[in-house]
Amino acid sequence: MNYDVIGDIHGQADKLEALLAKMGYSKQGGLWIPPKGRQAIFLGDLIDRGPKQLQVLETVRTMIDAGHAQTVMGNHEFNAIGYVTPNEEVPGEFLRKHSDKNKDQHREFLRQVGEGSDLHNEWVNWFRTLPPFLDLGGIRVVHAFWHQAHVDLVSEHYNPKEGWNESFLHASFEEPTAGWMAMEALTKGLEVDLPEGHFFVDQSGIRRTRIRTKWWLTDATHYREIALMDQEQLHRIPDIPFTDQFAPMPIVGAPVFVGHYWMTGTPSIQTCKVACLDYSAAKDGPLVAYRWDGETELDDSKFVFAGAK
Ligand SMILES: [Mn+2]
Repeated sequence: MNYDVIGDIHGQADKLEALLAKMGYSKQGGLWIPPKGRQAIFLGDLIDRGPKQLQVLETVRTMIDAGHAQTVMGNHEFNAIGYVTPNEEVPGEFLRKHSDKNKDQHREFLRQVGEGSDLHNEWVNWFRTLPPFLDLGGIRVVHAFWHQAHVDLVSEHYNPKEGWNESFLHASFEEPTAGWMAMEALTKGLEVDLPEGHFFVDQSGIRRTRIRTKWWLTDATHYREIALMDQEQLHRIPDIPFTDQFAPMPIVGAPVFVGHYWMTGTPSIQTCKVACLDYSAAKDGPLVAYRWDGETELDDSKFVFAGAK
């Protein structure tokens, strides 16, 4: 089987349809059918932010049910589960707090689905079935960070036939359990603290002392090399060697695909074993796919994209 791996959609149904059409998928009734011998693989973050989230969910689920697609869970689907699941230790609270920030991030989904409706419940129950990663043999797929030890831990509590061990899934919202660390890594990536006294200011004007990292640069030595952020902010990151917080294992074997990182510019691979397919489709960027045909080393010529403003 060859795969078309597709980045974070965030409710942009028009971009999804444009991309599928561009790749030769045909729409029959409500179902998108891939060209022979191919399957669509979604990287998660189907929801939040965009205008047509239910249409995206319907499209993807219909494809999955017909055997034409698979998806992993993104941090937004993970968060959606925590948002509605009561915290049994704190009456009246939920596993994901209903703080202003969390509400804000989830607002469009709640509005479109109808907060507390049967439909809301139905979709969150579907999110609960989504795998945290996929090892498809020739490729591996996860929302943000393939870290073998975390993958191994999570795979003890999820299997494709029976789904999740619900109590593990619930515990993974509780910092700092091993389950929490593993799900943070898989769905949000590898973050490190800057040295004492250093910070940068993010897009929302918030002062931050932790950075997202380019975990695929396993030979990197300096903070500025591994910082994953807007170019204009990079001067704020100290150009000094980092401590042992950053020590990802090199990816060997099957290539790994991730989304999550709000890339900009022309889609290109991170290394010959790692490609990020999130190019900010949630805002003005294109929805990006990588058309994988069995290669063990990834190639810039395999990207396809649609829908950029
Ligand atoms: Mn994400």
